[in-house]
Amino acid sequence: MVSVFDENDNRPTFHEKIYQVRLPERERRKKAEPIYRVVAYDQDDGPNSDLSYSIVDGNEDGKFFIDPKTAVVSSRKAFAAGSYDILTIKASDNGRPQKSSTARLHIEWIRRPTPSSVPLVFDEPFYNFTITENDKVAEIVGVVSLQKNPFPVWFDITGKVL
Ligand SMILES: [Ca+2]
Ligand SMILES: [Ca+2]
Repeated sequence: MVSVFDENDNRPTFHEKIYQVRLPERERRKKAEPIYRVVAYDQDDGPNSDLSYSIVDGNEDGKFFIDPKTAVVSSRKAFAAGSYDILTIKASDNGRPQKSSTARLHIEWIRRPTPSSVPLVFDEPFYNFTITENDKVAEIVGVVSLQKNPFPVWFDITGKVL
């Protein structure tokens, strides 16, 4: 009988080298407000693809933290409109020797939009999107749109976000 052990020959890989997000300014109200999830994948098996995440640069003043398993980056301080943060995120596998890679997360803080005086209307009253369990991370699920409106609009997801 021959057993084949997986060799750790793949580095964790991020989908992008640089992630850019724009978020409305934040007041210091909450202990943890999510910013973005910077997920990597690894083509090995077992511990060789078991990833953990950390912030290795750009967080000298401790304004951010990352969940080592889910890769969700959150903030815990106030951020003024017009400021900019650049974080370097590292994903490491649990193989021997250990392999890792990094990606950058650029965060631009913008002024919180003022409520529109014109009522906003979605093109559809309901949107139904179907995804399958093997769909890739960071793929488009569907598009929601508004009826014509002259002002810039801000979209937000409310309700249950897992
Ligand atoms: Ca392998
Ligand atoms: Ca690996």
